[in-house]
Amino acid sequence: MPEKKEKFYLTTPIYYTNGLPHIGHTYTTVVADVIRRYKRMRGYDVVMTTGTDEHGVNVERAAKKAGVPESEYVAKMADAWRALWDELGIPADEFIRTTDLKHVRTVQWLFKLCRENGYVYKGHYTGQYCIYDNAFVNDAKPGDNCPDCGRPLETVTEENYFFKLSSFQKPLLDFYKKNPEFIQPDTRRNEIISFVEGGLKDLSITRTTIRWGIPVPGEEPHVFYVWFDALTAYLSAVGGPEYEKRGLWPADLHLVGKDIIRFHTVYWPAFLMAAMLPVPKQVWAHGWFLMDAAKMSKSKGNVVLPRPIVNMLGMDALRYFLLRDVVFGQDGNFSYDALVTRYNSDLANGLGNLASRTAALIEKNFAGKIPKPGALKPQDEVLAKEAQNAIGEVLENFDKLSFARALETIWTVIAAADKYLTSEQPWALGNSEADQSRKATVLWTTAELLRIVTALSFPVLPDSATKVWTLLGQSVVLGKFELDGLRWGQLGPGTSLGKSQTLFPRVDKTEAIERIESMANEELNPTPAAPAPAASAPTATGASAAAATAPAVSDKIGIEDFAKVEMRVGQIKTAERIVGADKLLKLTVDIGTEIRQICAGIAQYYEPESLIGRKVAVVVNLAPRKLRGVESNGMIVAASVGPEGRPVLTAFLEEVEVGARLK
Ligand code: ME8
Repeated sequence: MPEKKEKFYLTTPIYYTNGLPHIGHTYTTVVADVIRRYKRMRGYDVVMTTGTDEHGVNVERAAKKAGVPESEYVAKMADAWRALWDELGIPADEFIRTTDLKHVRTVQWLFKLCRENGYVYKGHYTGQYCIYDNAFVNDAKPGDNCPDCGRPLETVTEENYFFKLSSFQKPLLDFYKKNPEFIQPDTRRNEIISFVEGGLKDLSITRTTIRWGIPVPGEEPHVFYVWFDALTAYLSAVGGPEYEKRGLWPADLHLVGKDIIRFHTVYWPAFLMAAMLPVPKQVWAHGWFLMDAAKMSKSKGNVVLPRPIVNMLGMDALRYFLLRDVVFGQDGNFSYDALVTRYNSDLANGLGNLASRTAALIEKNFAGKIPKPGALKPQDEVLAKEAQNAIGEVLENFDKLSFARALETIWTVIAAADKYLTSEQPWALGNSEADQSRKATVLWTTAELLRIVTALSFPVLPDSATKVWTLLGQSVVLGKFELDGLRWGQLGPGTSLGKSQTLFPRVDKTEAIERIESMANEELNPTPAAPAPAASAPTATGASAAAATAPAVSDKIGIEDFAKVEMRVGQIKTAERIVGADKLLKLTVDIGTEIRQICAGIAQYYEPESLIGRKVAVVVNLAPRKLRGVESNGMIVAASVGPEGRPVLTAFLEEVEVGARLK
């Protein structure tokens, strides 16, 4: 019988639905995904939950502003959050919405348990409340501003149900003492311990002024207040009242930002203790990503979006940067400059270059098969030792969630391999038996090192590590590879190299930043775009979208409508691929009166060189727009063929003058 895997249940916060994810949210979710992949490679059965926090006054207001019912508003937002996580390759195993019925039942059940155990009573509460952060601000006076977001607080008095948090001062302090790992990092633990030592006030857990919330059964109009509602989502996601059946509770790790550590390490364990339910094993609070030294937040509008970065540099680049540039637990400044610099130096010139160099040399010298190493020289052994030692060090750092350290160790080994190749110069060796044998040793050593760093970097770079793994001819699925079995010396000579794929094309920093910013701008301030015909569509689906919106056959247009479209013969002068946009080509086209830059969604079907000099039909009076951050001033006409909408460019059978109008 196979041994049963140990479970590992981790969560991200359940994010508010009053905006879309920015880099801060992406950071927490990426970290959760890295831990999920890492733990799986260490043999755990891992489940990761994320979701959306959908109740409260903010949602009521946002829905009203949008003129739709709250339920419709949150459903749309939850879909958008889920879709973005899917698009970024970090989907949840469990996606919980606080409007899910199973969650509603769990919150009501938890309340019942707390009440039955004598920890809930009815009272009145007057306080200063921040409607933006959904929190009463202790010690604030009327007229004060919110210490978090700086906006005015509101005085609120109402009948509430209270939770006897004050009864949990001692149980919590005892719990922290017995479980020193519960709050991480240590600095946060000390903060929380002093806070609890200072005394705990009872906590109001229901509202009567809010409509959009989970009803307290039999006590309407009371609805649950955000934190009693939101925190419970972690439990609802894995069984709620029937949590024992699923066997995942208590959570092994709640990942949160430092802004919400108190709720997770004081309120949440107290609620669970009151209900006599198991308490999570650990809460890890990371720092904030700052933009110009201020916390990035939806309400301040100083947000960095993930999608434009991913379009330009790829998801792995973003993941790498987020984990490499900031010590986990501390605050970090976000800058595009640092991001692109890291991308070029560590990914394009580092891992990418080592992989392509090694593969090219093996291809050339050993017909694409991993060579058999000959006698070892001291420098080979030094490198082998360095790589072998790195394995233990990297695993230890991943275990401590010291991601920056783990990556630093991996990249030190990559740099050592680069240096080794440069000094051994296998390309300068001849064809004598001794030289061949030396070449084989050097290339096997480099390839083996590459295999090790690839396996170790998979949790952070799942796409690119998989590409390198395939390149090295490894057949085991990398995500299922057990890191415990990773040792120097396992690379089998004779293994055929696999397919080589683009890893990290170098980018020009200024251009890359400009394009990321321009894409972010497009996303934040979308302009209603006309349906995109095939050749200018950035995606293959653009063609079918155009077809779907085309007028029905009977909807004839008059000649005057057609005359509005100015189409001319253009001649393609230059054509190049666009980094980060697999389907687009950037063309310069002579349209008779001027040379235009036009993007066309034909990169998968036309080699750029084959287009130079070709005459095509161009729509010249289309408003300029940006595609993937690149300005496009006009549209190349193409037929859209087959179910995939393969673009086929127009051609003229007779000689035509550049600039001639198509009528
Ligand atoms: O607080 N830097 O949701 P939220 C780093 N619904 N991380 C950041 C960040 C930044 N600038 N901004 C946000 C809520 N985050 C509640 C949680 S849980 C039961 C309920 C991340 O949408 C970080 O993880 O405001 C932070 O804790 C979380 O997003 C807050 O997300």
